Amino acid sequence: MKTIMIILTLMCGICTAACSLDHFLIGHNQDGITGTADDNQLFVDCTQKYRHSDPDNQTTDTWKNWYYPLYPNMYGSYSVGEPGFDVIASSDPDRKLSGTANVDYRIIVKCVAITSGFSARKTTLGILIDEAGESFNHSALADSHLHIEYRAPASTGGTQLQWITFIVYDELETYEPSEPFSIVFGTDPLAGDLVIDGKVDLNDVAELSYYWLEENGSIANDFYERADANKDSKVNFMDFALMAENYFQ
Ligand SMILES: [Ca+2]
Ligand SMILES: [Ca+2]
Ligand SMILES: [Ca+2]
Repeated sequence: MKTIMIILTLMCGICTAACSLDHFLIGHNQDGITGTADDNQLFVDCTQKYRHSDPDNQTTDTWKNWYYPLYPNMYGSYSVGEPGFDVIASSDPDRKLSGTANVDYRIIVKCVAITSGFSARKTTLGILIDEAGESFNHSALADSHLHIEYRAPASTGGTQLQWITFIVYDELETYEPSEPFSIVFGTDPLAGDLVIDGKVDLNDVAELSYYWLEENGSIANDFYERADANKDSKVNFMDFALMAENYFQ
């Protein structure tokens, strides 16, 4: 497994345009339409999120699970080398960031929630996030195409629920902050555990109501951060029923 990840990483460094590792793409104006409420708001395109979530087939695009498997590493713990971060390409002019990075905008990737003991890291660039509140300046990177390793302690066995929730915001306030977005590791989250913490409670109901009756769920928005639990594009009573099964479980 480690050999495969090293090869993938090397391939990715050579060919950043079509990286074989998953990445979030940072942009603004998620709907791509000028004149709507999201024009100035940051978002991350989630199309590649969980693309490589099948532990038995790590090189094929499956989007099989709603979590990233964690693999044994050389440190005696568990990790996975994706997803990373990049920006929306210039071929998408309505949604790409405008101007010069770190001059016209300064995109900060900030952790707002993380499992105790879990970490996100790119130590060669000085990035190590293992507590809520920690962040890094994506716009200061020499290359916007950033790989991140996520690492869980040995005690988790690699199969316990782990998560990290980020927002992206613009320190120069050219853009408004994104909604929070979570990445799940180790095992499938409970249906309805939208504010991910391993249980379904009122916080999750509030999150479901935020997306209630939306109709454009897809891999691009991670089905409204899993609110569209049955992945039929709509957030409605079918999804509420799935949530209710897990309430207070
Ligand atoms: Ca818009
Ligand atoms: Ca929850
Ligand atoms: Ca649904």
